[in-house]
Amino acid sequence: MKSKILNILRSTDTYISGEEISKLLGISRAAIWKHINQLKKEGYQIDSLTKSGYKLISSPDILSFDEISPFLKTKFIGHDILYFESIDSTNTFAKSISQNCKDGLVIIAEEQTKGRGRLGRTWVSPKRKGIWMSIILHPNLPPSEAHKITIITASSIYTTLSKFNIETKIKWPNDIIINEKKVCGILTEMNAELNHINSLVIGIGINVNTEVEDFNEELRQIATSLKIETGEFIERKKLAAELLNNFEKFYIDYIATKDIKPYLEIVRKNSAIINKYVEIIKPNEKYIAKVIDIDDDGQLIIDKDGNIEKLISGEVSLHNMYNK
Ligand code: BT5
Repeated sequence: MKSKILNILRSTDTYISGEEISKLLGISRAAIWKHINQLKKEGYQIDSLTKSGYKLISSPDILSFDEISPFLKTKFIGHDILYFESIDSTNTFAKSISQNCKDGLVIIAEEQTKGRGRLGRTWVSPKRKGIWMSIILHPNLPPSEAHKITIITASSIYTTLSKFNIETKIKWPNDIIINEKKVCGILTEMNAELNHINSLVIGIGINVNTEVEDFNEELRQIATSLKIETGEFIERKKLAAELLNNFEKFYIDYIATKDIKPYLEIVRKNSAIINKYVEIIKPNEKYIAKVIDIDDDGQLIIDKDGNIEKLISGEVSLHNMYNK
């Protein structure tokens, strides 16, 4: 009902009386007043005049379904959004419900208290500064193809940011980079049988309006945000919706064709690491190698002292880029 009242307020630039809203929705004026108060608590600025009624003055910068949905053009992704003011981790929550929920359900939080990176690392997620979201999918794919969805996600983030005139680089397999600093990370997790993915959770963290002060000393060296790089405040709801639009387009296309090449092309063309030396960090060893290419299967081809090796995403981290 709250959403319906909001839609009515949005549909006009002038005041609309409580009586009119009550006629349109078939609820009492007292009930409308209660919902309007709730909206005000959420940060909506609504003017009320005794004779004229209500007028929406401004909407808060939040990532609720009501704020994102006006910009969504998707067929199914994000048609349901579970929105949290604060959560431990959207991926942790998404994983806990992923088997029994609708395909394309999106979990979004304003803040994560235990945001996760890969391999138990921490993802810093300050309140209302970024997009911290997880998309739950039920693709008909074998687990061996899951890493391709990370490639699709990275290329859709690159494409979305380009539309906002922000040039980024992609650091295989899961980082988006601006000026050699990380602005976004992807965490793909799945629940699978031997030959079949039951559910996939795509976690995306984008530092949007994060300030330098929001990062600790250590992170300041390696992390950045769209605001730090462009100097401009960016409307997170528009960015989140546009990302879901682009992601879904790429995802539907890939599931229909099973052709990853167009997305690999985006990752290759805009790679932060091809032809560069990187430190490769595996659970039991570290070494420096030159990145040659990403193969058609999405694996990284590296040259380690003249020996060509292939790396599968998930098992490695890449650090310290060297322009040797
Ligand atoms: C990632 O891991 O880059 C995956 C990050 C995924 C975050 C999203 S937010 C929504 C969803 N819910 C979650 O709980 N997670 C996902 P990895 O490649 O392991 O990188 C982690 C490393 O990045 C850390 O060890 C830090 O060095 C650095 N880092 C932490 N927070 C950062 C931030 N906000 N911006 C840039 N770098 C950060």
